[in-house]
Amino acid sequence: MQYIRYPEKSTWNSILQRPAFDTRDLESRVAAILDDVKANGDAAIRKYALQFDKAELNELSISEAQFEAAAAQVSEELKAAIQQAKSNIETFHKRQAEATTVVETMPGVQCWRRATAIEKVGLYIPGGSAPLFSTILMLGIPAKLAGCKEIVLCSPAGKGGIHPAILYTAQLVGITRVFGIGGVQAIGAMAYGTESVPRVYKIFGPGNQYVTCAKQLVSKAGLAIDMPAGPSEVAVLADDTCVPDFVAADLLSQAEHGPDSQVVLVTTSEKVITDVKAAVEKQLAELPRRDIAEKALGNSKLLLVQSLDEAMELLNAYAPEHLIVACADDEAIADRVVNAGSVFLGNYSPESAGDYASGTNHTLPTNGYATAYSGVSLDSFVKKITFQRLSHEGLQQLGPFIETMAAAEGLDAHKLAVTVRLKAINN
Ligand code: HSO
Ligand code: ZN
Repeated sequence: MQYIRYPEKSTWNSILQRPAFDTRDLESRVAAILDDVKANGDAAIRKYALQFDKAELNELSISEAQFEAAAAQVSEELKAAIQQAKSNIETFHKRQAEATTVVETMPGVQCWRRATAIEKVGLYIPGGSAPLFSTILMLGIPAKLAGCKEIVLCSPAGKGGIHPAILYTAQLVGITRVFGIGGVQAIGAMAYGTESVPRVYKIFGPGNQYVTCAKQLVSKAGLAIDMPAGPSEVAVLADDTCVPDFVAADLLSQAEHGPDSQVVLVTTSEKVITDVKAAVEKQLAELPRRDIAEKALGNSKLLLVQSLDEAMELLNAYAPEHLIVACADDEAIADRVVNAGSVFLGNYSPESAGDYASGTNHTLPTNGYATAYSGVSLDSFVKKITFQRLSHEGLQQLGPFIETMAAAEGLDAHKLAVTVRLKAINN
């Protein structure tokens, strides 16, 4: 990790730059695969599975028997943990539902807004080195609570098939159909539909650069996506009350996600830096994913700053996906957070709690998108339709104003739509 003492404000941008992630040179290759899936459906999917994963796919859809076999392979201990996480995530997301309220903006003019589930959504769960079944909880639960009718899930079957915990979790949360398809092909299949895979209206979920690029391309063509996803990141703000071993474990838990993950420690205390650095080295030596974490730590920073004010300004500029506040004054600091995906307060709130089981969602804005985006929530699975009804009285009151505005915009038909009605009311 790079130790930087009292960086000048003018250097913040370059210090906190995310690992480069440029999809432009991938675009033509990804677009070609998407086009092929659009034109040739399942046959193209099988071709690319063979080419990229050396996997011969027969049936793309996961069968009842495969779900049963998977469930039998998941330990009771893991099932209990997944069920507790499911219950907490459900409890938290259920409360995000908004009641429909009719608002009378002036007498006889009623307006209201109704949240309506997106009918068909697609979830992508990468294969890769860690089987992220927790992401199925984070996407499948709000999709179900929102009332999405069709929830399709794609995950690469590869040679060994889909990880049993992925299939178990998918069935537990009520995913409608699961397909053993990965990569760009999976995004294409859900975006356009094939003989086997139904077309969806919005695609969610993490993925590598190819998958992310594919999501961006289909979104340009009009399909909705959750958000532009980049490598995972965490920033920790710590003072002398922090426990260096805890902070180190938090930094490493994000670093082990991938070589391009980014972790940042910000503090006003030199002692915190020295102690956390030592703890990271000690813990790293024991980690099975040491190689990955080490690479991520290579582009990570330990930042010593002059004051809490400066720390907050820097962190809000960075807009981390996760922010851990290991400080005595965590509540007051929380109020000063403007840009972050999800915030963890105090010494006993590890990021892992939110990653798995506390109830909040772990699909969060990376890459500085926390300046303007929120993480996934129930809202991500609904769209809001507005309704209105005007009574005679309502139109009589409001109509003249509409007529004036329509005339001023030179849109006479708009004006007429009011005038003819007012005449009818007055006759
Ligand atoms: N930290 C990841 C989520 C995750 N962690 C899944 C473990 N499993 C991105 O927020
Ligand atoms: Zn994580």
